[in-house]
Formats: sequence, structure tokens, C-alpha cells
Amino acid sequence: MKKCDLIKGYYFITDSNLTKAGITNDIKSAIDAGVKIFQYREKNKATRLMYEEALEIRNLIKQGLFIVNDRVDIALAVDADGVHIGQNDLPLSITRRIMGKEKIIGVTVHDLEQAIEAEKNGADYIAVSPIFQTTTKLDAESPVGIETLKQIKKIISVPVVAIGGIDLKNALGVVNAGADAICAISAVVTKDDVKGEILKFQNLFLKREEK
Ligand code: TZP
Ligand code: MG
Repeated sequence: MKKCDLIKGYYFITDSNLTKAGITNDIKSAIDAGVKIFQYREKNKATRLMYEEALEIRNLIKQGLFIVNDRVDIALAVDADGVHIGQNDLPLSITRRIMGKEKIIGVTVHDLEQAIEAEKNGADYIAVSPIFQTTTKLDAESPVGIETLKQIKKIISVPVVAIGGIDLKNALGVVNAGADAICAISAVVTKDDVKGEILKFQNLFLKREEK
């Protein structure tokens, strides 16, 4: 099994601003819910704190992939499985040179052209963002929508993660558009039962398979 085969179902991302239970408890709930891909994403924290939090999470995840957002240095420091970069982070070619061949690199894209470019340059997976309007990411681009997601899925071979403004009301549409994985942050980490909410998202993939 290739590592990237784990990029399926619900994709968990930490958010210390929105979490009710704390990011470590959220990760534990996601593990209990059977999640296979986890991303540590923190903006505006001191590097030392990020290192310590990422290391703690690294040690909790025994099965599945651990990805660090933006920070190549922290990803390498804690021996994460990979890093996730956006269009304003280090270029993919440079990130690959630093991370090495074996590590996973995910790239956020906002349209088909960026998706093709990212795949051509060796992205292991792409995240299409934001699918819908979101207030969780302050600098989010305008919504991409389901049609663009479908188009991207037709052309791109690496796993496609959908993110941004996804909740239980609109998620089945995203799953049926072909997303390999979906991430919903506020719809999960603000709730009392994080595991229960994740399981509801995971179930949508079973519904697609039944179609
Ligand atoms: N990247 C693109 S949109 C987003 C990130 C991290 C935030 C998604 O959060 P929510 O609450 O699921 O809209
Ligand atoms: Mg980034």
C-alpha cells in the first residue's frame, strides 16, 4: 500500500482558535473515529511551541499520516510524514529538495490550472480550497465550487482533498463530486462530540460507495 492511499475519507486539521476540547483531545477523537490523515495547522504560534505540539501529536499517531502545514522545518524536526504548502509558501520544487523524495507534499490549489501545475511538479496530493465560503481561514480565496472540483477530479490523478465551508448539509455533494477526502474544521472541532461528528462525515463516503 502506498502512503498516499491513506488520503481518503475525513481529513483532520487542528485549529486551536476554534477547538472546544483542545487540539490534542481533538486528535485523540479523530484517531478513535478511524481517521487516517491528520494535519497540524497553527498560525501565529512561537516556533518552539509549534515544535512541542507537533511532536506530541506525532507521538499519538501510530497509524495514518501526519502532515505539518506550511512549516518544512517543523515537519522535518518531528519526522512528520509530510508537509502541506499553499500558493504563497515555499515553491514545490524547493520544498521537495528540502523534504526529500520519501516525504509527502500536499499543495493547496484554487483552480484547475494550479492543480495541473502542482501535479506536474510532483505534489503527492492536492487540496482544493475553499469549496464554499468559510470564515475559518481569514485569507481564503473566493469559493471554488463543486463544478471546478469535478473538473479537477477528471484530470488529476493524485488524491484530491476538498476543504473550506464544508458541513454536514453540503458534504454529500462534495463526496459525490469525487473528492477523495474532505476536511471540515468548524463543523467538527466546535462540537461537543468530535468523534461522533467525524463519524458522520466518514459515513458519507460509505453512502457514495453504495451508489
Ligand atoms: N484551508 C482552506 S479553507 C480552510 C483551510 C484551512 C478552513 C476550513 O475550515 P472550515 O471551518 O471547514 O470552513
Ligand atoms: Mg500555507
